[in-house]
Amino acid sequence: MNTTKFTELFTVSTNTGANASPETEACELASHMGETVRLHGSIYKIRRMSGFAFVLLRMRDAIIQCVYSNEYASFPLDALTEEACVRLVAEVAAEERARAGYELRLKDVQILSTPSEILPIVINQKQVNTSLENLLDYRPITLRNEKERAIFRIQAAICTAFREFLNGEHFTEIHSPKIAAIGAEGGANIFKLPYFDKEAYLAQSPQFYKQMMVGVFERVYEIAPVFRAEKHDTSRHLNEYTSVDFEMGYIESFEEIMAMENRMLRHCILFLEENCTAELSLLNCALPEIREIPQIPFAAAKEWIASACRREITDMLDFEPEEERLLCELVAKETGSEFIFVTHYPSAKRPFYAMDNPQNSEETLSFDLLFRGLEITTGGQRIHSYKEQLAKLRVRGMHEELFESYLMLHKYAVPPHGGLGLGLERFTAQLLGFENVRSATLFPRDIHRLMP
Ligand code: AMO
Repeated sequence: MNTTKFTELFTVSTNTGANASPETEACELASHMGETVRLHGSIYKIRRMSGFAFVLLRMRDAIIQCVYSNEYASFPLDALTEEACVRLVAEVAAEERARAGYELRLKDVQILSTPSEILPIVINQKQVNTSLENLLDYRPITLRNEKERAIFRIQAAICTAFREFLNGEHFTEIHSPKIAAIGAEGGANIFKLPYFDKEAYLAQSPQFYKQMMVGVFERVYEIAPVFRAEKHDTSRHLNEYTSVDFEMGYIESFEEIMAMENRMLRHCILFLEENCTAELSLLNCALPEIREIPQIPFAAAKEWIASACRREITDMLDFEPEEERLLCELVAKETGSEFIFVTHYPSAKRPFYAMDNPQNSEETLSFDLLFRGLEITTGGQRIHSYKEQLAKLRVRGMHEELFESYLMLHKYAVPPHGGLGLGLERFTAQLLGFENVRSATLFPRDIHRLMP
């Protein structure tokens, strides 16, 4: 390697002073035609041709094609290894045959870090051709694959879109504790943990805290992990997932929450269209069109599925996964919508904080949102009256003394309110057409998996 030239070229790159010339981003390259630029990234792939080589550089937000040739380069091609982290000097040269209209002619390199072993799995093909098991076992490296990282760039954009929308609607972002003295959602799927001389639980949801914060900010939201001790191994269940929650006060009906979610999802789809074009096309993803989302009461949905699909109803209180799938098929055929709000779930299946329908106490003012065959959201109106909340706790035989701090909310007056929780991984998986929610989870936690 020509070290004199190397030093000349790179002294400025480590200089953070006024003379430092900035490194070029992938998106800026086209505006530097004919110039020599400095850039950094990882060597994604080296394709040796006769007399030259294509070197793909994985940069922060794109994979860029560079050309290595003895004619321009001051270093041997063997200095480069796949996955090495490098700083490069290259000339941006017009080239009609290149897809971008230019090619990057490599001139010099500074190797920052090299892999100490050959990768155990090939990650630089169009997709990682292996089982989901392997894909997850080797997550720290398989996520470097172009398609894999596109999934999580889209997931990040979904969160940005939700935040942008909710901030615009005057919601305040909160961060509630994940270690709690009691579970909010009931049931057996709660993780216990020793907590000094007490027993504590991992939060199943931010339910109590988001409701308490309605009394403070009126409209709040949180995007954070929650924990469910699901013992079953399904394609829909994780033991830790990211819950997108919002809660809003002064509502007149639970339908306002559904309308807010409808608009939030619409904003999200537009945001993805504008900001994730490359990732969506890489993943071959057709975004759903969201207009008004149709709604159907739970009991009517059950009957419709039974009659249209000639199925016997075995569980009158909840849907079986197959019924959620069938209902979505029926709705899509009938209305063209890939989303359906199912409303008025039976009280017996909803948590103690759900408000019963004043016209029929057997059902709640609640809803689920199903998307392409899977429940992605649960929401509804909550009980705000102290008397009513105490009564429901007592009817259910729950120990009201355990809920003393939660009940301060009701005791000292909270407006009529409601909200929802959306599973981020489920939404991402459905959007991208995955069969397993794990494909849309960075580092999934399930009954068998605690690593990586
Ligand atoms: P619920 O328990 O229905 O409601 O959860 C809300 C949404 O979270 C997602 N979800 C899951 N995703 C992956 N793995 C799991 N084990 C899992 N469990 C749930 C689903 C589901 O629709 N407090 C209420 C929400 C509210 O009313 O505000 C709650 O947590 O997408």
